Amino acid sequence: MYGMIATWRMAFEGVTKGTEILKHGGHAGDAIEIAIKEVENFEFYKSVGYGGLPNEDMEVELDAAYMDGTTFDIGAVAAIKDFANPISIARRLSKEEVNNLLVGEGAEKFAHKEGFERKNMLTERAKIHYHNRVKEVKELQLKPYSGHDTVGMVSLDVNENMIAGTSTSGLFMKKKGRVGDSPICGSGFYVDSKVGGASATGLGEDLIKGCISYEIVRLMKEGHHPQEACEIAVNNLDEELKIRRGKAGDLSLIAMNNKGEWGVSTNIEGFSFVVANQFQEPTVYLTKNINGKCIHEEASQEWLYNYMKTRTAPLVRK
Ligand code: SD4
Repeated sequence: MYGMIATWRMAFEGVTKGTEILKHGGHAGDAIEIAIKEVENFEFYKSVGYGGLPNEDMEVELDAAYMDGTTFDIGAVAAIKDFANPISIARRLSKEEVNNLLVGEGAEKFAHKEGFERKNMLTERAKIHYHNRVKEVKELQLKPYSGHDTVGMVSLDVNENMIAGTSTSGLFMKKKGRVGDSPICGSGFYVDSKVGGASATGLGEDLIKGCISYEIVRLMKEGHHPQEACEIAVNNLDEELKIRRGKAGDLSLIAMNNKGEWGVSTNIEGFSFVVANQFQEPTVYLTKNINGKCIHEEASQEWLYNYMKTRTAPLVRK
């Protein structure tokens, strides 16, 4: 069996490429890397890689991670600037004996030495978003920190290797140096080839509080189906946060076990995700949480059309 699951519609083209690798007996790590690079390279996705929205100093700082569920190799970068493909740097770091999670300048120095492609990741479009947001925040007293869509993926290959990967520009308008859940093992991602893997998107500060990706894998190890595991973990964390803190941030999780069965749960409206396996071509779904149960519906052609139209629509500076 092979399979892939990923957060958000934006992963569709990447999952399509990754699945081709898996179909031909390729490694789950190659599938994830090619899939995430595809998302990083597409300038109209404003929360991952090139075109990602900047921090409050108008700098694009990126987080990414790679975990091998067979060897437990983990590599991650946080708050890295000016490199095209943070996922590839994270994968490279996962092969090191130590120094597996590097931040900021240290991560950049490593990437430079290893010959990774340097790139100015701040696009003209992202600058317009930044200037508009600064204006809106002033005029409408809005919170600056909205707009976030991390790409998180889990892949399974025919040799039963499982990999998890993440890549994100984090929260729009975050403080310089802020690190979210995405490069943090157990929170933004976790995978064990003997069980399955999970990955998160949403408010990093809250996702971290539940070590939620690890929690889902733990529940799968106890025998829960990925769908049940995702629902239990998301509902519990959402509830605990509301009890203890009066509110819960966005929590959306995807998971797949080592049989290619999958699950998704969210506490928001309109979470989209992409799944493919041996029996199913890459498909975009939308999910809704109704009283703790998530109902998945295949995205309509109209929804898919409007998605790309709004992402690529011309943007004017206010
Ligand atoms: C973060 N979890 O940095 C990321 C942002 C994100 O969907 O997922 N967004 O907190």
